[in-house]
Amino acid sequence: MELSFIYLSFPFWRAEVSKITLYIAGIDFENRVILPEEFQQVKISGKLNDGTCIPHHQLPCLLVDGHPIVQTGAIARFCGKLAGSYPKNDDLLAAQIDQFIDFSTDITVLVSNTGRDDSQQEKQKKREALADGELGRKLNILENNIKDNGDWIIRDNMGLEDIAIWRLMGWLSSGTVDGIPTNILQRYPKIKRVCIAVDNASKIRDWVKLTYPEGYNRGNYHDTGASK
Ligand SMILES: N[C@@H](CCC(=O)N[C@@H](CS)C(=O)NCC(=O)O)C(=O)O
Repeated sequence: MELSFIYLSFPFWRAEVSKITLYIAGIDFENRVILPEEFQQVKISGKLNDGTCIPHHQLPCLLVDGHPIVQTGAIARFCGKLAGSYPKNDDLLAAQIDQFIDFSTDITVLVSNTGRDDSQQEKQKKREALADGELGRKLNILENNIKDNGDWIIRDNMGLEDIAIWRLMGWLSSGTVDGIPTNILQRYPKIKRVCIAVDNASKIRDWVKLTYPEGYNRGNYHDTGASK
């Protein structure tokens, strides 16, 4: 089976959850990076420059023997099944994993949509309020849905859900999201525990070394000090 993964140049959770899952399982795939001009074209026409169809005009997109699949959750489940890290015969565990993929989407949409059409100053203000308000509430809910013991969110080993949360929280706490303080995770020990465990996993370290720019800011899971 030929797999070609199409995404932008930054390691956002929507793509990383699936790419890393394939990488850990030793499944080869083409890692195709789309530059901003081509992405604008995708949004308008639903096509890459070479004519490849991107069905929902959004990324990520995975080509499976030339057939495009979109939507983060659909791609993650497909890759998880190929990799043996998403159950094919355990509907309860599958739904439990899905909950975290969908919750990651909820948080992403909440943050991205806040202040999107406002001036920089207004956006900054709304995002700061978000961190203390609805985003804080969501993080608290996430915290309460993570197992009390062990490293991982629901299982005894690292899964799609842990990788998704690691990268989403890395983005949120990296200082690159306007108005979101880098100490956003300080009140959530279990979220930080999961992020540190994923960040320290040897296959994750290998992937980071292989694909992330030198010194890439993967987030702030250790520091509980003042916001930078
Ligand atoms: N529901 C989609 C959303 C994907 C999404 O919003 N991707 C962004 C890039 S990270 C995008 O393509 N935005 C352009 C657009 O929505 O027009 C998913 O879960 O994959």
